[in-house]
Amino acid sequence: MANHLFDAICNAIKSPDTVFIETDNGTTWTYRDMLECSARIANAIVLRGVAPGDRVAVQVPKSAEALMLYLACVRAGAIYLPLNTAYTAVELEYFISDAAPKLVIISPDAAEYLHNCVFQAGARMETLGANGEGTLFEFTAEQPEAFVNAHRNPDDLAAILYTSGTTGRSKGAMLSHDNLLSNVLALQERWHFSSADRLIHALPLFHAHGLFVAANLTLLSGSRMDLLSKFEVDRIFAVLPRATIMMGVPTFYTRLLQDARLTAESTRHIRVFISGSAPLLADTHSSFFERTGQAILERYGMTETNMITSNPYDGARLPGSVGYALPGVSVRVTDPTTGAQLAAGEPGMIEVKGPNVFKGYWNLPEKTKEEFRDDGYFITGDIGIMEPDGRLAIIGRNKDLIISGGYNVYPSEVENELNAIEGIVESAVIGIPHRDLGEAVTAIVVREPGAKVDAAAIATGIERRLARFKQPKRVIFVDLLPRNAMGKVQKNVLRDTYRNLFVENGSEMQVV
Ligand code: MLC
Ligand code: AMP
Repeated sequence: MANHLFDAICNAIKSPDTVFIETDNGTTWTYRDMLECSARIANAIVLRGVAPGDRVAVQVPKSAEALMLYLACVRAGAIYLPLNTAYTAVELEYFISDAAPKLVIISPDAAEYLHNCVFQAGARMETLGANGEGTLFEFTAEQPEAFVNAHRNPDDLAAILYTSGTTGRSKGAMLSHDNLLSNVLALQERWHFSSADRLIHALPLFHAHGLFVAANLTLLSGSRMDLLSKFEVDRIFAVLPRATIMMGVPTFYTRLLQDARLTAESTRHIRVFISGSAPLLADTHSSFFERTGQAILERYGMTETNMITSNPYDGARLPGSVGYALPGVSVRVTDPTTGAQLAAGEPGMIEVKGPNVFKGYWNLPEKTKEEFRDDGYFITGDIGIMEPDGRLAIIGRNKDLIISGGYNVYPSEVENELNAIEGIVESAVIGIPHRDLGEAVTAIVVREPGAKVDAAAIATGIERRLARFKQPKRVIFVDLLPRNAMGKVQKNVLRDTYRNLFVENGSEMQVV
């Protein structure tokens, strides 16, 4: 039986004895290990009742085993639903009830508090820890190391990734086997990926960047990666001498720049440093070039579309530009209101069409329709300028979104939580430029007259409700929020007023 994505992965294997993964605790996994382990897990999840098309929700620490679980889902025809490990139980309850998974796999230490929620959703639960411990591998070990892959067509779903909504709750972006495969093949061609490559993988495994770009690209090139459990500067320098590629969010590069070990000599083995998920400052690009002689290659993508554009591998990698559309991907810039295509050089809405573009939002057909033009282009919400030669620059966003260290934070979600705290009248959450994170979540809050609520009370109020990365790094109390004639809060005025908040005082969290 044909399994669109996994067949391609198998075809890319050069030899089963080639090393696929080396973890930071020194364990190596060959491609044979990958085939055997993913087969065992696929057998195990099928025994637990998972059938093709069922969702398998996963919130587990990063590990090689977690990657095997993803591959097992692909083989079993299940829809993999990875969840940020920072999400709180309150956030998880929503994803589990919305996606109605057949199976939920979580870290052993979360089992107790999530038990009721999983049970109420009618799902089964297994656990998987950072070192393979937990119930999943207890019964996986007894399973056969062969598995007949489920038949999956190119348009069948491989994954659902939740992305936060500008209003309301998060939406599940449905990604097909071919959305993932076509995109990786385009990247492979653009970035000259081959089996000789060795990737430094320091990204999380629950987002498009770490899972689909980094891990799928390694698999589909039959190459090798150093799977680090998280980004840490020391660990990066430990593996740099043996690697050929590193991928990261801009924060990785700003942190590396702060270390004296970053030199042309220490990076000499790397053939390309790739950045994405958030804007790379021109200053980071040029400082990195001055220190290492390496021009970081910036690319642009989105959960809903996978990767869209990339700077060239061979040509000039320009700071401030995200490069050209990937092979097979069409990009245009339009008038945000009318949707009419704009001439080169004019700023407008970036729209995308191609085999990379997702199949819609889970259970939200109306929302899906709103985000596509009639001719099939997806409206990204990013504002850009296309040069006459097809080079794209992103100059802003037409969506109220903060990108902090590569994680998206939707202000309305944080504002709803703040406004629910007793003593708070209203709030405005904005992103303020931040040396380390790019933008730092900042809350401007209006209290009821005489209310005692302070920053500490706010921190306690949201602690269990919002993932840590969404929690404001600073809280500022004001008497009134600035509004325009229509009564809308003027976030641009707030961003302007507080733009130097983190410049003067360093990057530590501080409450004003
Ligand atoms: C961690 N913290 C963050 C944070 N990450 N706060 C804001 N923004 C973030 N991104 C919190 C921690 O909970 C902790 O809180 C405090 O900040 C300090 O933690 P740290 O140890 O310094 O953080 P660290 O673990 O080093 O994480 C920083 C990071 C990480 C940048 C390495 O956030 C990261 O790996 N980001 C990558 C995100 C990513 O992969 N995005 C791809 C999306 S896909 P406290 O208060 O408890 O101390 C996509 C499509 C595309 O966008 O185009 O790719
Ligand atoms: P996500 O929802 O996590 O997939 O985030 C996608 C968003 O990240 C895009 O819509 C952009 O706003 C932003 N993004 C991704 N890559 C870049 C980049 N290279 N430069 C600027 N913004 C980027």
